[in-house]
Amino acid sequence: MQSPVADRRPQSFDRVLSSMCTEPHPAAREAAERFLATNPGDPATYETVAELEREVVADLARLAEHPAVDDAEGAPTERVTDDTDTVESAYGYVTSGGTEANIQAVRAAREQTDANDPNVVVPASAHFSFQKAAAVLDVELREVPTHPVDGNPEQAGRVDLDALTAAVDEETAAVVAVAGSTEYGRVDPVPAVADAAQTVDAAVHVDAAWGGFALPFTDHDWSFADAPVDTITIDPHKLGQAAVPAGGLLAREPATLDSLAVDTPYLETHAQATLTGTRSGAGVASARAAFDALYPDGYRAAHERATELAAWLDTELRQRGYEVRPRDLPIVAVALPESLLAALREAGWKLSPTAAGEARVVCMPHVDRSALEAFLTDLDRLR
Ligand code: 0PR
Repeated sequence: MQSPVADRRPQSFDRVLSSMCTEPHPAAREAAERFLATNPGDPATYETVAELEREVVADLARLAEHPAVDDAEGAPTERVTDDTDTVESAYGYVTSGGTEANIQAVRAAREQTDANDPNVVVPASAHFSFQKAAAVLDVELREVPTHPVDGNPEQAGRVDLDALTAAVDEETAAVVAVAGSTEYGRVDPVPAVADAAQTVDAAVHVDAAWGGFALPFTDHDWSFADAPVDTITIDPHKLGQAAVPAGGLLAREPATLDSLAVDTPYLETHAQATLTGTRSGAGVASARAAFDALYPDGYRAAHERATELAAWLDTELRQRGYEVRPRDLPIVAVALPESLLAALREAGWKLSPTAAGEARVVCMPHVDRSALEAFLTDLDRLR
């Protein structure tokens, strides 16, 4: 017989190395609990959480430097220039996670395209949620290769732009760029991907589900404010340190959300653009609380700490003769023999491999130097 739920505890985060989720910030945990019995899917009844959701959308847009546009020319209504500026209007909602946000982005593109037989072009590094999107929405998924991870470190793991350009056509509804790939933490060249999309009038979607909360603190040479990005996935329940479930979908134009909306005749509000109906108010409140506590200094500090930790681990692994893959954001992917990876898992390390078999250490806030020292001690013992 199983012991009663009250006697059971979740796993500790001590040995969790490959997860993209983490311990929520204390303020986020508290807010989640306080808003547990709310449903932002019914904003007329649950008004406070609906208001919090609008604030989260503005927070995310500010973080992503992704101001909304209102005029026909597509010019941003407001440019986010420094930490004190606010985004006046932003469109989007708090999803159940990156999967829902990606599905909805593909759905919006399909709703808005003139194509008869729409396709979506994604890099091979794209998260498997795009396969779900393609299956559910009956669109063709065109996967284009990324540069080999053991090749030129400048391009390794990023989308092959020539292949991408060759793959888009008049039937392309959307082109996807990944900003923080699940396996290697790589960031695709967003403006060049957007250029390729524009040649065929396709929508541009950026999947920054994991990377979105780190990108503002890196010196990438583009901004969402410059690149004509239509939609972004950016998840508070990953690097945002909010409680699950709190994903984010942002849109540049209200028409994108309108294309997702269905009539809701018996609710006081008359349309709903979300994929789910009843939703977690806990995730919404938690995302707002985490942002309040951490933006921008806490997120910056978390990113700098994770970056230093990744660099340290990288050096330690190379000194032991292992190959470490290039990264933009702090995920250390290291080629370990399969038997060693299995032995480390056996020793309790929660490590998941890439498709090519490298071990991935995702430097989330709960991963610290002492955990990684213990990991290396086990690695030295087992190799
Ligand atoms: N886009 C990217 C770039 C992602 O990395 C992920 C999830 C998603 C979309 C989908 O997000 P949701 O899982 O919120 O729907 N990446 C991780 C993965 O699939 C998710 C994860 C999180 C896995 C925590 C394990 C874990 O412990 O590997």
